Amino acid sequence: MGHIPPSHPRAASLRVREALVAGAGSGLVVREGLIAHGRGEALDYILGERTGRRARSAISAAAATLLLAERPVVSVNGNVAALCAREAVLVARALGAPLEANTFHGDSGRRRRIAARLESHGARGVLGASRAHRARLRGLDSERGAVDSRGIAAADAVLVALEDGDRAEALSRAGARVVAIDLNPLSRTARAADVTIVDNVVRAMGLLASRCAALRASPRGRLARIARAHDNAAALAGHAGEMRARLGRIAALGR
Ligand code: PTJ
Repeated sequence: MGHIPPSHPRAASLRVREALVAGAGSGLVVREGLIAHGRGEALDYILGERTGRRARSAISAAAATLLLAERPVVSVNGNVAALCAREAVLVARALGAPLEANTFHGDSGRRRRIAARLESHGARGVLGASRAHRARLRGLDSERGAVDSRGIAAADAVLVALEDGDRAEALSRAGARVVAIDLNPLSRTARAADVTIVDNVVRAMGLLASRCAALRASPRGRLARIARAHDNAAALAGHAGEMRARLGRIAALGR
């Protein structure tokens, strides 16, 4: 691994890349995950690489939605495991929810590596890695459709991050609430989810963990009001407008 000087103006972004490349080297991240991250970086750049007001509001709605669920599950793929395993474990802990390794590419070997990574950050009993409890998510033919009968198959709310769109749609059809973290406000996942956090998972997962912990003791009525106040379609339109405005300012003023 190359040395990244702390003085480098893009040091934080380069360190994230390095974590993904290391994840690819250890069989946690697939090569397609590196491509997906490049797309995310471009969108994050346009958003100003910060968690804005809209994303913070979506994080509150996401926390409320997950806390209101009876059987929430935190789904973890290769990129999430490499970038924010610790924070995903904290989200699951704050919710009292299981973590489930779930991947688009690869086999149960990779799911076991994801589970091991989560366990190295204190998770216990990560689902999705054993064939003994395999179930299928109806209407999803990809590997993502292979879910755990004790986890996603029975969940009434699922947190997904960096996804291909089919699963959010399949989960919605199955009656689960879907909370997504996706930098692309135009993606099918973003549009199919009940709450989409348009933010970099590297920033958003930790903020979501803190928000879940802060709201955990709130009365259900308050949580329901926070969840109901979120209009996902309007929030996504707002993000697209924000991107257009930022590009417009740069085009007009050069900054
Ligand atoms: O580990 P696996 O096998 O489950 O595979 C994971 C990938 C990411 C390869 C798979 O889910 C995939 O192909 O995803 P897509 O269809 O490329 O979609 C990924 C979405 O995440 C895109 O909309 C990206 O803009 C977005 N994205 C990329 N990096 C980030 C991100 N969103 C939040 N934070 C990021 N760091």
